[in-house]
Amino acid sequence: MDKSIFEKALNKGALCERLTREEAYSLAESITPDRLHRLGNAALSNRQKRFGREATYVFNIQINPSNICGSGCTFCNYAASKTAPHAYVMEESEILEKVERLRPTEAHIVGGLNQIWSYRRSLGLIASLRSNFPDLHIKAYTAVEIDYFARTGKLSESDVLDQLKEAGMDAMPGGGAEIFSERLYRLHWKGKTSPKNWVRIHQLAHSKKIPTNATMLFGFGDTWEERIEHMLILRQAQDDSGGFSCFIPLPFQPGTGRFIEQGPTPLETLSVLAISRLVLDNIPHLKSYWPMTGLETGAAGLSWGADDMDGTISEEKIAHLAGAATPIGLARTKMMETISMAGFTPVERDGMFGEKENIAQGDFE
Ligand code: V47
Ligand code: SF4
Repeated sequence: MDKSIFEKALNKGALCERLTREEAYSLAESITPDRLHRLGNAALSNRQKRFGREATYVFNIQINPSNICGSGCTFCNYAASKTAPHAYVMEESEILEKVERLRPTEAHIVGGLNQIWSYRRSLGLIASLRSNFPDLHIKAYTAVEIDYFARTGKLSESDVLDQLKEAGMDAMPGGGAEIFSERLYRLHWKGKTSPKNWVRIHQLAHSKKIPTNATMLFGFGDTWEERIEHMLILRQAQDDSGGFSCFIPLPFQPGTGRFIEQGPTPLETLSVLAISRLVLDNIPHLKSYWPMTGLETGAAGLSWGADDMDGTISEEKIAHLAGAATPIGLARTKMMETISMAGFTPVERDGMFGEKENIAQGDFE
């Protein structure tokens, strides 16, 4: 590889300038220890230009109404068949009670694809959360769920998005993207939304002024080329529709008895964060998702390009059913301490990455 392309990519990336396709690819070619440090330094300069020494988090909870799902994604340990011992279904009253008790700023709602939590019921949940908690930021349902709601509810995706927005949904999370590779799609998640449809549904949401996030699952047999391609597809989609708020790389959690025994190493996770920061010049935020990266690697990620740590979560299920060793939730005080220990200033934010005003007292246990 031409050494000067890598140098140019680092220099431009550190200044938050757009990289060419060739420059983007050069970042991931032969990551030697020396290159790794230089990559980290460029990503740190980039994030400091954007956010200084601040790092944000939100006082949030995750709500997963049910894990019953027949999609059969090979990497998922969260899904259960109806009769599996770990299958569960939450009731609306339980969900409302949890929000009432914890009073989070944000509720992140996703679940399995099933007819117990049908489209109508899922829509009703948003409406009752909105009427009971007018200030709650509701980040709900992935593109995979929107696709499923439309097919099973016999509506267009456009109508589903309009109805959810009307009921009170504020934003969509970034799950279900996996990695934009037809090769891996056919191997691992062909029972649900394809990469092309995932992008299309997000762009449809953007056209309705619904902001969304984007994820990338990595470390389950994907190549660096596939990762860079994923980022470039997202960068183009963002140029076209402009509604992505945040990018979240998700390191694979291998669970037990799976096709790959080990997830990505901490250094690999940090390089993915750094390269994402340099390539995705047009997506404002980069999240270090601590339940999957590990808490310390997640905090170190703030020096490798990330500016946000997601949130307190309260009870994370998807990573933990796949064997994640992190706590299932964090107290607000622990989150602030973690960010400070990593050398950054913790800033509590609202659901849309703005600084939170009037922070209520209280904390998770
Ligand atoms: O869509 C499933 C992934 C996603 C595993 O938008 C796995 O703010 C790793 O999307 N190892 C759900 N990943 C999580 C998600 C998310 C998380 C935090 C914040 C946001 C946001 C979104 O988790 C799924 C799937 O891609 N996943 N199994 C696994 N074994
Ligand atoms: Fe179902 Fe989502 Fe798990 Fe796939 S990743 S099996 S769609 S819960």
